[in-house]
Amino acid sequence: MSPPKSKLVLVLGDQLSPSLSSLQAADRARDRVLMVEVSEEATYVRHHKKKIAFLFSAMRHFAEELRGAGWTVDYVTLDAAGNTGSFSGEVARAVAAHRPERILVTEAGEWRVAQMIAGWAAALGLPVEVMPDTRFICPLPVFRDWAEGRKALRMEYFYREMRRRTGLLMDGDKPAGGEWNYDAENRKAAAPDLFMPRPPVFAPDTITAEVLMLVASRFGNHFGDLEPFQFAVTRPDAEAAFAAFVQRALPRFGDYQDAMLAGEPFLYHAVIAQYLNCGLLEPLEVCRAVEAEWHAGRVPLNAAEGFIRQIIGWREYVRGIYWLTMPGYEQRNFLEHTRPLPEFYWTAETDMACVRAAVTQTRKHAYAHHIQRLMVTGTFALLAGIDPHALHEWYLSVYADAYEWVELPNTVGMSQFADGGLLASKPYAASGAYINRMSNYCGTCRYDVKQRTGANACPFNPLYWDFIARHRSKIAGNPRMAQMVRTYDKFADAEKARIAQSAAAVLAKL
Ligand code: FAD
Ligand code: DLZ
Ligand code: SF4
Repeated sequence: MSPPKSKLVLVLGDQLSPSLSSLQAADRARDRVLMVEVSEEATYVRHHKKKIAFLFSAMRHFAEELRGAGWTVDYVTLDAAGNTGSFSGEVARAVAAHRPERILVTEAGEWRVAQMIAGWAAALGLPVEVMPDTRFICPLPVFRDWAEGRKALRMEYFYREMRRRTGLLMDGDKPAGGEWNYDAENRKAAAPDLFMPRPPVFAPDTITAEVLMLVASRFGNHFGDLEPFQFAVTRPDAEAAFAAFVQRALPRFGDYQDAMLAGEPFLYHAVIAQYLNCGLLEPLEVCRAVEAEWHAGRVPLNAAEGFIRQIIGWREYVRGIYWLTMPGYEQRNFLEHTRPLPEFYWTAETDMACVRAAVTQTRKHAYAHHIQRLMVTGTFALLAGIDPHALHEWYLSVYADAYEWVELPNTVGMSQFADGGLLASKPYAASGAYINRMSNYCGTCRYDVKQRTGANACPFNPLYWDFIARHRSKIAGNPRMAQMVRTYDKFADAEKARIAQSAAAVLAKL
């Protein structure tokens, strides 16, 4: 039994930060922290084995960190006797055992969990205090105010507000270097002979080894390779991984942000989203560190700006969109796509070299970089008319960094245009020419990227023109699509028929 009037502080799996608002509001001498591994969270989508192992190990290490700092932590492992398998069940059990005066929790990252928490006060008969998640730079009410009354919620304008709010890369009230965005310098394709930094690898300690055994036995039939397991699972190791990125890859981050290369799953990317999203790294801290590198003259402005934009721009913006549109956003389907997800999204068994590479490395590392997610697996699904909800569940389950608040807007909005253009100004539809320009996949592919139709044509090509034809009434009014619609309209009828036939043949094989 706890001392009278003590609080129960529930720390969720993506809240592994000492700066967490609920911990800041609690008293380590009197209050009790509760952390729980529950099967419901591992299976509401069937997460990649490596993702579950990463999070359970990071949670166990965080519990040790808190104990070391003087907190009393009740940590319920997945295989603990009596584990009820859900957040609600475990909180009810803890309330019955310790009779706290109230529950304290930092707001959940996912609407689904927020709904659960909203029911606890009535169900358990005690106050539940939900505190804002101050690790994000833009408080949700500030995002709502920004969004209110705007016709289009474009990231670029939101990002400028965040630059002003944080002072990052600002020269008084002007952007450093005179431009807000240096993306025009960031579209280089990577050459295979460039030196490719690799993220550092961290050998499993005894805590991780135990978790690996648990995950193998309980979730052995989930997608993905469990081992080798190489992620950082503690704050110092996540900081070391970030420091290695800053030193080795950041200077070229901007230049090669959109590049893809066979056999190079990471290129110049940071591979830190899994750490940021569970709280091992803090967004503002990593941005300040990158800004300092630019001030010190060690990285060019286009790299520093590009990186900072992803974090204080895109990351904060998609979170704002998520909470603005939920519930309901997960059901959006503007293009009315209903085709089931092809089996090769799980097996990688496809002749398309680009898709095979993206799925293979996803299975191995629980990671693919942004352009693979957006322009390979994402664009293929868009062109093939895959049900956006099925695709959303795939992205949510297969990446170590995936949480609904960040994954859903990226999938439904950015990648599938299923929100009709709330988030993206045009659908990310592209033929094989884009992948050919930004990667070396096509050279080894069984398909010919130059052919528009026929049995050997790159499947992206007929599907692309068929997409334009199928959706012309929904996209012709979009100024950024109008040119492609006009190009399609100029094709001879026989070519249009060949496109329809080739697209149908590709779809029939899915
Ligand atoms: P880098 O390329 O090195 O970028 C640095 C950081 O910027 C990332 O760690 C991330 O925190 C942030 N960032 C970059 N792009 C975005 C973006 N579009 N939205 C939000 N943050 C961004 N990101 C997730 O964190 N979780 C997801 O579940 C997720 N799902 C996605 C699904 C689709 C369909 C698409 C197109 C993108 C998705 N992203 C998601 C965004 C992006 O692909 C990943 O953040 C990035 O690939 C993570 O790898 P990295 O750390 O090497 O990122
Ligand atoms: C993703 C995940 C998994 C696999 N397991 C747990 C868990 O056992 N305990 C926990 O506290 N959180 C877990 N999570 C994260 C949650 O599903 C969820 O994404 C966050 O709590 C955000 O609301
Ligand atoms: Fe992908 Fe088409 Fe290139 Fe093959 S030819 S790698 S399917 S873009």
